[in-house]
Amino acid sequence: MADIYQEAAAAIIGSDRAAAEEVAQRALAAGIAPADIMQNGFVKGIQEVGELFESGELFLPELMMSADAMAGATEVTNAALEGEAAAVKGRIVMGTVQGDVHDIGKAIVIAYLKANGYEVSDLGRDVPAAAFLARAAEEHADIIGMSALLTTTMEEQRKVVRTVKHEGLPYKIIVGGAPCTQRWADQIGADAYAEDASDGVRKIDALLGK
Ligand code: B1M
Repeated sequence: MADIYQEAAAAIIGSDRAAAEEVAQRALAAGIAPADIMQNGFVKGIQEVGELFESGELFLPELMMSADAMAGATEVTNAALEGEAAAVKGRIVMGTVQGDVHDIGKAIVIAYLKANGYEVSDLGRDVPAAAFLARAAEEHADIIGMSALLTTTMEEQRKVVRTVKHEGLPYKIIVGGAPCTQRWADQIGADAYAEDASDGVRKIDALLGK
């Protein structure tokens, strides 16, 4: 088991999308849960890539290729989650905030939410505050979810929270992404913070009393 996790991490560190997809398929065929191969293998790999980038041992083109390998692995594991849902538990509008193009984590969170009975409108990445609010109104959403991966963009989350609270809009707000914490969520007045995809499902279930 440990070997396949290492292979998964190595495919991401080696920026090899074909290998990442192949390892993901092999892991699923061996009965490993999508969350397990993702968390214990691919995510470990992309974290290592982040550290190498930060220490100057990897450069942006390599980071981008590793991100592409990660996207390939995510597509395979997310596809395996499809069709697991039962009845619709609530409506969620989710995106990555303005100025931020990191969307791999968001895609995983969305796949988990769909597999757990939520309807999710994916606004994509680089989403302005006004677009979250407009789509939430259109969709009669229960929840607005915002992902931010940069310390410079997490401030965008505050804009949406402020408008929702100020105007008394009927949405609960959940935030996530590497620089976010429970403390940050409390500071900006968000209703919940989630550390990862399964925590996201748990927190949204709790917010909606499911
Ligand atoms: Co960038 N990047 N990046 N990057 N990148 C980070 C975030 C960084 C920490 C790397 C580093 O220096 N160590 C650093 C940020 C530093 C900071 O802000 N303090 C950084 C930087 C600096 C940059 C650029 C500025 C680099 C440059 O251009 N010089 C640039 C910014 C571009 C922009 O957004 N404007 C940039 C670009 C990129 C790529 C495009 C190459 C690529 C993203 C591709 C893509 O997403 N399509 C990329 C990548 C891949 C990373 C790292 C290596 C990995 C991110 C990732 O996918 N993680 C990242 C380092 C790191 O995070 N360790 C880094 C895997 C993913 C599964 O985890 O996204 O955390 P994560 O999502 C988790 C949880 O956080 C949570 O659940 C997910 C699943 O478990 N979660 C939520 C996330 N959103 C949630 C929402 C929720 C609930 C839970 O509810 C709403």
